[in-house]
Amino acid sequence: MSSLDRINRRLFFVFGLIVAVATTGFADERPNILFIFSDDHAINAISAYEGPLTEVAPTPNIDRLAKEGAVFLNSFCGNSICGPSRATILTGKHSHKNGFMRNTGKGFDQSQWTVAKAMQAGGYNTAVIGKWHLKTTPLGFDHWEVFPGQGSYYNPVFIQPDGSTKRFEGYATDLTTQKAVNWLEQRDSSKPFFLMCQHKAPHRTFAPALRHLGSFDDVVIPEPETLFDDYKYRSQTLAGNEMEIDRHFDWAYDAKVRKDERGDVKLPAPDRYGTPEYNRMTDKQKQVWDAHFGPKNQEFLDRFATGEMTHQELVRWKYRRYMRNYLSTVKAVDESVGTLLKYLDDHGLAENTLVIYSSDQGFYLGEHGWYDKRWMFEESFRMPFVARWPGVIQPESRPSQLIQNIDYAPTFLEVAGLNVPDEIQGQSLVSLMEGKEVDWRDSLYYAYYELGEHAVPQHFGVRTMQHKLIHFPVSNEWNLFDLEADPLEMRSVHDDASYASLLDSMKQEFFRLRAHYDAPPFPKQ
Ligand code: SGN
Ligand code: CA
Repeated sequence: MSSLDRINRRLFFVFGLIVAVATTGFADERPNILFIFSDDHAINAISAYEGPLTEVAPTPNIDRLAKEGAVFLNSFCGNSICGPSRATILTGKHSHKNGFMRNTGKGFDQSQWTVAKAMQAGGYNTAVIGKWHLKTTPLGFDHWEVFPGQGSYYNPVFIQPDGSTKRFEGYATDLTTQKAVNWLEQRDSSKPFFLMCQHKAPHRTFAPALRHLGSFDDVVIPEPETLFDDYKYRSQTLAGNEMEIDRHFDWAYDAKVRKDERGDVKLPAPDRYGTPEYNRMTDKQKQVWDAHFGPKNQEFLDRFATGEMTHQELVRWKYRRYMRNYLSTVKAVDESVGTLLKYLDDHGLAENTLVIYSSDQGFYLGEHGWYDKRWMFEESFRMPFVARWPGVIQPESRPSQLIQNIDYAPTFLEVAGLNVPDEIQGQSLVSLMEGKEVDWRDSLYYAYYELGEHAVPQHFGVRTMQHKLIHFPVSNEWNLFDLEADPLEMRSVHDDASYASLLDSMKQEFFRLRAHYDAPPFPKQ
């Protein structure tokens, strides 16, 4: 080696050292945020919430998060529907402020402030993968790969960052997880990351990974007490709903009994939507599906054809079919949580990452006879929120404050040490995560604006720890629920004299919140 070479080598070494010191010296050690999000996952189907299905349908990986972190026991959305919940998460504002009030209509206005843009500008490496459902192209993400619209379960298409679309063979939940892991592998590790891994599952049509078909076949699934709700003693609008397992659960689409399997057996309506997910499958996938459903469907059709099944038996059969598919669909979501936690463990990231599991709203698992969401009743108003952040959140903590999806954006910002703009309507959850005694809100505002899908009317309300008031402008009704005396919300006490002063104070609170959040007048009916 010549002396010049030696000098060069030494110079290179010194230069390398300077670079190394500079990068470690200034390494950005702010916490990472892994936001694992699903679609329509009710807390009643998460065993950490210790609901009615905990015994029969455990979610061990979400439960691991819960054990190592916090289960927020009273977590809610502001508008129980997909796009609006997501827009609220991105903006920290209620629907009327971010403009995305319903799924229909024009897309999310990307010119406004979003937490993704703020995190990106604030030095985070940002990505969103999976379900987006805001119509306009994601902004504020260094990387994104999302489903068009609702996306598909089997062999789904993803929109690529260059705008082209590409079909991937496999199952949506697994592919979303894999893409999230791939991004973590390739990310810019000089920066902390903010990753939104957003599943399509377990949204309708509740289509499980093929490996999970049959997972609940031998399990007795308990029925909700309100499966045969008669919709009395509450708003007259309830009876007009179109989301009942009894009257609206589609035979091929939801119950998975295809027309070509039925021979001469005539099933009662409805039977409108066909089998788009089955049609997407490869022949091999169809074989697995048919091997599972075929014999069960034949057995059911034979029984139905005897004419001996009562109406209630038929509803119960559909309920079981629904739950088996829904819970099987959840299984892959839970596995996704496990895969992502393992990735953090294996790469030394677990300690410095806030992991959140949540879903865009809750869902009816037969309560009130329903599937779907939208109503301000508990099952769809509630959002799961389970979070782990070693060193900040005490293991097995169970905060009970009323939190809402307007709180997510300010939480992300505080974790990242970034400024929370004044216009944000939510409040950071970090102090609750730390277990501090803080002054916290004691009521939540709710507003649902869709124009009649599943025949759910627009409605608005307020919930405190113990009471809930709902206003239905279309019928000019007020419903008041005492959640302690009537946790299943089967009887409104708005016209009960002993609740008159409570009704008054709840109305005052409702109008106070509307003023506080600067809510617009009720839409004209
Ligand atoms: C679709 C579903 C509805 C569901 C909405 C909204 N019908 O329209 O059952 O309520 O999405 O869901 S389906 O025929 O497409 O399954 S959301 O989660 O995206 O808001
Ligand atoms: Ca949803």
